[in-house]
Amino acid sequence: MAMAAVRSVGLTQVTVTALDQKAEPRDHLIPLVKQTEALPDYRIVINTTTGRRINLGARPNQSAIDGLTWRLSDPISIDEIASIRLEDQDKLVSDAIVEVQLSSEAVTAGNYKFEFLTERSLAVGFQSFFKTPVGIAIGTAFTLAVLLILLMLFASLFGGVVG
Ligand SMILES: [Ca+2]
Ligand SMILES: [Ca+2]
Repeated sequence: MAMAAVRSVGLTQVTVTALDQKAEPRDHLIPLVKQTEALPDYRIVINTTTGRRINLGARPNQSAIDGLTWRLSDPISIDEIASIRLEDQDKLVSDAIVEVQLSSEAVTAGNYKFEFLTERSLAVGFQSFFKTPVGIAIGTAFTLAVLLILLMLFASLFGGVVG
């Protein structure tokens, strides 16, 4: 029961596939010049329920027609994810392309298909558990207990020296 509460589901992978290559953004439309650089520079940004923005990084100059995958070395608890945004990174202002909600099924938005992989993770569970009121209370109680033990230890050492 306690373990079930602690284990929780985290997002571990996002795959984005463009449906139509012609509809992908380009940095410029000049033919024959810097065709590689003209390719889109996709990046994924996760918006959390607490208003944080987690940038999963950019894939410079790559089409998403064969699918681009972002793996999360640190899974994010699915309870904390408000939305997932696909952007085209640019030097000055990065353009938001589409924003979707996390789903166990593939999600299609505009010219893109999103697929998500989630995993039950103990680490994610611990992180989100210690953000709950019960978790915070346990965390605080544990900290206080450790402090008390240290205090008693010091007191006995000090007492021993004096006595
Ligand atoms: Ca580019
Ligand atoms: Ca760009």
